[in-house]
Amino acid sequence: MTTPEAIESVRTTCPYCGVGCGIVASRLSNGQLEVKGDAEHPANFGRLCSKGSALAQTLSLDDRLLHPRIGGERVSWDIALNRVADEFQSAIARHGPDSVAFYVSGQLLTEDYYVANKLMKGFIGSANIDTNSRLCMASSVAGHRRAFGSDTVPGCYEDIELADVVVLVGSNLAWCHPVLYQRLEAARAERDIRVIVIDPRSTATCEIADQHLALAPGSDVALFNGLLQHIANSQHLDARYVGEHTQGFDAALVATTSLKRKDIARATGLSEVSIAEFYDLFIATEKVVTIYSQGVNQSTQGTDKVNAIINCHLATGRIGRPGMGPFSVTGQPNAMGGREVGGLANMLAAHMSLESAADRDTVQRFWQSPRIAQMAGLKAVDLFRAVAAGQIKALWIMATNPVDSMPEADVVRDALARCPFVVVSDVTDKTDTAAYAHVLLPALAWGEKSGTVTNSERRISRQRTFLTPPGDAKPDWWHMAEVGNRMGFADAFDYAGPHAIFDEYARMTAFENGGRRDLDIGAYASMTAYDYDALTPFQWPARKTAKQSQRFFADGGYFTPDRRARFIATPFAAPRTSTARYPLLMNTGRVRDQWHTMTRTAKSPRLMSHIGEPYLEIHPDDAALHGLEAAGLASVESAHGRIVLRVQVTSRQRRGSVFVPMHWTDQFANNARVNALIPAATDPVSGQPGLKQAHVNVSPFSAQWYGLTVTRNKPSIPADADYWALSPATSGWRLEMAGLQPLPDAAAVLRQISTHVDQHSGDELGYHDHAGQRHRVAVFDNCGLVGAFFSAREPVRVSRSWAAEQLAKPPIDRLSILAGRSGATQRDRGATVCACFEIGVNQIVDAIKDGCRTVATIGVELKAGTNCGSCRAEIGRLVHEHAIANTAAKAR
Ligand SMILES: Nc1nc2c(c(=O)[nH]1)N[C@H]1C(S)=C(S)[C@@H](COP(=O)(O)OP(=O)(O)OC[C@H]3O[C@@H](n4cnc5c(=O)[nH]c(N)nc54)[C@H](O)[C@@H]3O)O[C@H]1N2
Ligand SMILES: Nc1nc2c(c(=O)[nH]1)N[C@H]1C(S)=C(S)[C@@H](COP(=O)(O)OP(=O)(O)OC[C@H]3O[C@@H](n4cnc5c(=O)[nH]c(N)nc54)[C@H](O)[C@@H]3O)O[C@H]1N2
Ligand code: SF4
Ligand SMILES: [Mo]
Repeated sequence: MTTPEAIESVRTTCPYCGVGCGIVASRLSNGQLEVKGDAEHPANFGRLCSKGSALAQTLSLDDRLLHPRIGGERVSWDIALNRVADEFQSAIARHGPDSVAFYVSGQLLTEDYYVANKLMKGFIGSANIDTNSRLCMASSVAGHRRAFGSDTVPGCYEDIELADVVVLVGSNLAWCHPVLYQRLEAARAERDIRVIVIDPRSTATCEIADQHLALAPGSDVALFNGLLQHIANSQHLDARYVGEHTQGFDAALVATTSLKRKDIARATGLSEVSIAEFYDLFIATEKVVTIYSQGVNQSTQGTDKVNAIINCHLATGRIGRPGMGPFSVTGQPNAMGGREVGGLANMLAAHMSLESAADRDTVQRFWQSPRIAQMAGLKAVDLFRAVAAGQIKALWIMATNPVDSMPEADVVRDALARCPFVVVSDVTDKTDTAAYAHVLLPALAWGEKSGTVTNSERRISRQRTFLTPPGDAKPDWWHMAEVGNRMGFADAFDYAGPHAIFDEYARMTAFENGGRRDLDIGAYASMTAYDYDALTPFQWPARKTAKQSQRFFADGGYFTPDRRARFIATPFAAPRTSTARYPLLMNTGRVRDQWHTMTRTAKSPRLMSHIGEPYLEIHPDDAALHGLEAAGLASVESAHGRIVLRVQVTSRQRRGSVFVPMHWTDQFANNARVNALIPAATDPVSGQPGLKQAHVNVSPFSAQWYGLTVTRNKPSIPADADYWALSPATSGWRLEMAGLQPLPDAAAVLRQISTHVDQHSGDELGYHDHAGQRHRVAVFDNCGLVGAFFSAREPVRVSRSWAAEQLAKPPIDRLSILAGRSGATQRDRGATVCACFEIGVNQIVDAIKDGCRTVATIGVELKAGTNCGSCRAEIGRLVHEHAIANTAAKAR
């Protein structure tokens, strides 16, 4: 057999996180697509994480939206676009420009984003365009602007490798920026880099932590205020830098002094010793990088958290020099690009300011637009409140899924249901938001669309086309431009293609800039379409004339009127305490192999096999207190709603806190939308919601039966399931169920689940223990297992990965299926740890028992962790847990 060769390769950029890894997508001689890391891309140098590596599995056209639709009926583009333009125009005519709004996304390309912002702010004349970046980066943006006068990320990725201390605050880098984590891990293997993780829970990232500060949720400001005091009292205060390049140090320091060390210990729940250890290390080390993410941003004190961190870097003058600086890592692939083109309701394009009359004038003259928004528009939470209140008559949602990702998500859903006119541009109609669209517009997806994205280190890279556009799908910028044309602005929106938009944007960044603004990519203006196509990744600033450094602010030069940075006073405000009714604090976030609302990652069975069901992580003492059992189901309730989740009992949680992933929607579970529980409380400066904190109560979901099904064809949900969660498996599907009423008839339930089963019902095996309510039913055809159903009064104890595998491989030991476990000859892999080689937890634990003591030897033995490396942190944890357990057992 010859190995297939690449016939055609295209360089592009990963569509997931803000690391912005370069990818080479190739069509192979056997017709398949291959996705590999681009060895020449400066973000990843060839590396990819589990999500990036599985991209080829997510490109099928299943569930794709391929044609415009109005009221569910397929229509032509002309009809759809005319309808959108008419509805927006008539709302504006009757109720004014502020009666319409766009809600867009950091997953748009810069070109899409630029056109949307231009249409709303320059031509409709309202600033009612906000983005899911409000849920993501808004506190960092606001913190940067307060401190630096501009939304500038001062450093670059290399600094993480050059640092001697890396502090990770509210960042699960191992799972959320895996390639940066790998770069840190690799640098740390070369030389002594100390890593400190500041996160209330123990995450996979803690695997490389020299110190984990499991602080009380919401207490970061107290911790960093204490650090500022400590710096002020030490010889490491950089008086020269503070004197020459900053303002406001004394006031900021005064705001911290009410907190004594013991108050900080009380507020953070950390011991004075561990606080001192952290402070001493920070102070004594020149090269410190502080990386922060959603544990900082998604808080009602998020902007103060950001500034409390920046204050410490300003006070030590550790900013903009190699190996040091505060570093806000962006979440989405183009979170940074969106900020550049002014996607937020309180910004203008090209880092110009909506509050400044001079900037508004500059932008309006550059666009030659009939009008320009005069004041900030509605920020996401207020925007959906205005929709609920009936003030927004026409809303366009593009590349985001607010019915799942916004706080008080049920209120958002009801608001959309009442909104007179909703347009949704998406790549699929299988989302909880698309259900509320009057008009659905099909967008080109990754691999089909073309444009640019900017990553966390201000590096602009191309996303290029390597797939044929399917159906009638069109790029998002085209949706917007066509509506702009139809609203009477044809001249301003007559673009020949993405290169023309990029050119206009690049010229705008240089327009009347003269070094006043950080963002300038004038060197890339006036490229031909050919140059644009060949564009290699570059970092801004890229001014046409002046020489520039890769970093900002080593020698001051801030973008405030006096060019000095501002210290910001950040008095600590303790978060609201729990109540008797809602005694637990719920934290939310991400899992390694899912992307947000799962519209793309759930297409990959490999990614689904890591974690396939929505869950609640809870400390053993809290679980006992609330009557929850491991692997059982829990009702989780807040003042806003109630959901049902699988219970994971783990001491990685603090007492009093629980964790729930953000990913599950109504498409994959009947009742697991975590944002239905989260209050829409926002940071007063940034407007970003505190998505990491909701007060909840938990109680057992009193199921009378639990069920598990694996089926070859997509299952239907049986009427008797009061709980269900669905996930694709390699050769079929897996469905978890539970019911509040006793289970009627197991075989009938299996038939409800799969009509396919019905057609083969001749070949059915069953085992029924009616007294114990234990049932097992399996149906076969001559290709093997068609479907199996296992139920019991308690959570079904059948290996999920093993059961799903049985769909794939005849010949089958039919009796082992009824037994619900592998026969003596097969071994059960257990839950997947390494997605690339599909290596399960049991195999890794066996290897540890057989003597493997490092991640590297496990790699040699099983290959696990040797491809993308995303699972290395989890393998490391298993080695620690089990190697220690083995040694202890031997010692006894
Ligand atoms: N696998 C995967 N990767 C992703 C994404 C994805 O969906 N899946 N999404 C991307 C996007 S858009 C984003 S924004 C990033 C997010 O990347 P991260 O911010 O790293 O991810 P999260 O899991 O949201 O939250 C990070 C951590 O904040 C902690 N935290 C909660 N409260 C506090 C607190 O009060 N203080 C501190 N210090 N920490 C706290 C949580 O316990 C959690 O471990 O990930 C990006 N990468
Ligand atoms: N509780 C809780 N909630 C959170 C968070 C949290 O940590 N906790 N994190 C928040 C953060 S940081 C973020 S970034 C948000 C993310 O939340 P969302 O943006 O709502 O989540 P996605 O699933 O990424 O939604 C993207 C949508 O765009 C579609 N899409 C993909 N590609 C394209 C394209 O090229 N064009 C168009 N038009 N559509 C496309 C996808 O199918 C999908 O429906 O969630 C926020 N919500
Ligand atoms: S780290 Fe993973 S998800 Fe992020 S850009 Fe790189 S490959 Fe994509
Ligand atoms: Mo995000």
